[in-house]
Amino acid sequence: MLNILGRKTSSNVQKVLWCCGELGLAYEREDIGGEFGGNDRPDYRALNPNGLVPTVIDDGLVLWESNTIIRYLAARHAAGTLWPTDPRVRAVGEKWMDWQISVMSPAMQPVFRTLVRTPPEKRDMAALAAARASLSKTFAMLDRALADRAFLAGERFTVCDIPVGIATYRWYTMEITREDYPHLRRWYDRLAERAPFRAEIMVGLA
Ligand SMILES: N[C@@H](CCC(=O)N[C@@H](CS)C(=O)NCC(=O)O)C(=O)O
Repeated sequence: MLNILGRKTSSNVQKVLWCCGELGLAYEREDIGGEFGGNDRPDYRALNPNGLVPTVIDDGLVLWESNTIIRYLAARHAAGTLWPTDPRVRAVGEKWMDWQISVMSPAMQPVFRTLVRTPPEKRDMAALAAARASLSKTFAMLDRALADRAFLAGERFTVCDIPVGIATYRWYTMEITREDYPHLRRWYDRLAERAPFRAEIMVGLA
């Protein structure tokens, strides 16, 4: 049995839940982190010394780093479909997974934390405007990348669409001004046709 440790409101946990939904994998999940705590417990730190979520245990294999987890699950259970086996196709898609962690996530965090996790009276609106403009530039990049392809790795949905797909749900759901990004919108609407995306990701922001 696959065990997932982490609260459902974490975007990084949501990557794993969406991936499991795509793969039809059964799992047990425990609420850890955020309001639930538990991520400072010695037994949790022994599994994941970062004290962050998610952590998964799959047949005795302990893994953390959400993008590594979904790469592993897709490679184990969906080689040739969710996990492209052509290295040139996969690298094109995986580039956007690494970019989500290194570029998009740092741009998303100040906007998300201000609008979703900070009471209105405590929000720094000038900082929010600047952060939103920076975030929008990352979506402009994504929009350009999607101009000539249906999905990030090519013509088929793959695990590579998951990390930025969750960020894009946040972009379209937060109360912000949004530029018109037609290729991004077309791709996002295709994601929204997928039952696991609707069940695990399109559930509101908290
Ligand atoms: N690079 C890590 C980042 C993990 C991370 O930052 N997780 C956040 C939630 S999205 C966390 O554990 N925050 C502390 C908490 O939830 O208590 C990954 O992708 O798994």
